[in-house]
Amino acid sequence: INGKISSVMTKDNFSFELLATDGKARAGIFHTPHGPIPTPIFAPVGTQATVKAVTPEQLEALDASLVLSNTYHLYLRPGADLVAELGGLHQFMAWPKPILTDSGGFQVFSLTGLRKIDDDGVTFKSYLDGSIHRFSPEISIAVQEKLGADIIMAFDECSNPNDYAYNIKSMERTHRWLERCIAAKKRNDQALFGIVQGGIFEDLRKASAEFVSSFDLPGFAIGGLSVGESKAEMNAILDIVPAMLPNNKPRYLMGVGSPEDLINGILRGIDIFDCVLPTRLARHGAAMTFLGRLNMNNAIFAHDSRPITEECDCYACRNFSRAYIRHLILSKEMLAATLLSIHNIATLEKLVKQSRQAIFDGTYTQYAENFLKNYKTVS
Ligand code: PRF
Ligand code: ZN
Repeated sequence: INGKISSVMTKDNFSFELLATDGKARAGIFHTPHGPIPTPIFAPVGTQATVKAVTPEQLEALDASLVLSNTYHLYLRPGADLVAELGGLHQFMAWPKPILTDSGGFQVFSLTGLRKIDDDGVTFKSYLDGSIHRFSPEISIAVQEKLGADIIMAFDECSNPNDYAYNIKSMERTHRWLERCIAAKKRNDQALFGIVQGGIFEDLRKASAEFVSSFDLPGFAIGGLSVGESKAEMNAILDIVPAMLPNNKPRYLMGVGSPEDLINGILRGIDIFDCVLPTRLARHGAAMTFLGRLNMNNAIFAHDSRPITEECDCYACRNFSRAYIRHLILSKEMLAATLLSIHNIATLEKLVKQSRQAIFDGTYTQYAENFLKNYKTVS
């Protein structure tokens, strides 16, 4: 189907235009106060208010249209009051386009050794200096309002995906916390997304999708995936959850972003992805390509005058050889991480851009099949 299918203006002046569908795959535009986000989209991660090793100017040249940052880290350092004093996150990090902040829920659980969760919130020890802090739905929203991102996330609990009894408890807690996030929210220029949890359990996922989508929110996220379950388990949940979320709102799959996961998510109706993978791999000397990963350390590249990939038109591939990039890595030069980050983000942006076009063309199934056939997964 082509042409505008639906367009809703939510009460917070965020609108999502669904422009085309192809099977379950969707192409659209999410409008924010800092500009449009064409979907499907991949958001690079800027945990500390910087996408590691890449300047905002370089990100803009890559056509990135959304950057994710983290409430947990920015709350601990430099502090949300300081960011607000310096004009908010967009001005602080000199990124004029849309920003999304994660709520801190996931980071408290994955980064903090010592923490204590109760129905009101979480007490945790700072990963920086061991000091004791407390997050609750109200505190997370207050911090995210000071940071000033366009999209803010509900405070949730992401638990071990395989423990059924515990997932019931944490899902119900996540639901009560969502109600508190909605009640706590004061600013009307930020879109609050609710998060579906429920581990690998279809009945819990259905209950969660039903509860979370009963609220008139501008967007919905799927959390608790890519946290240790198998690919088959993740895809099984993605087979059922997106269809239970409102058709006319964007769907965000949190923390997922390998090339094959992007394709599998888009095929199942996901619109937004984020992941540290392209920048993290870059810092470890790996280049992402449509055929799989290249370890640029490898001696086979010592005399290789070709770019990382011939098809790529990123700054790194337009100007530098594989041999030069390998030299930078061996010499521990910082430019290695910059060039590989630029190339890896360019690769994922190209993947979502081509996917979007294939959805408009009605050829997405073929595009996805062809991509997965050529792509060599590394385990
Ligand atoms: N919740 C939040 N952030 C997240 C996740 C989650 O479940 C995940 C899981 N893939 C990544 N980031 N709030
Ligand atoms: Zn490139």
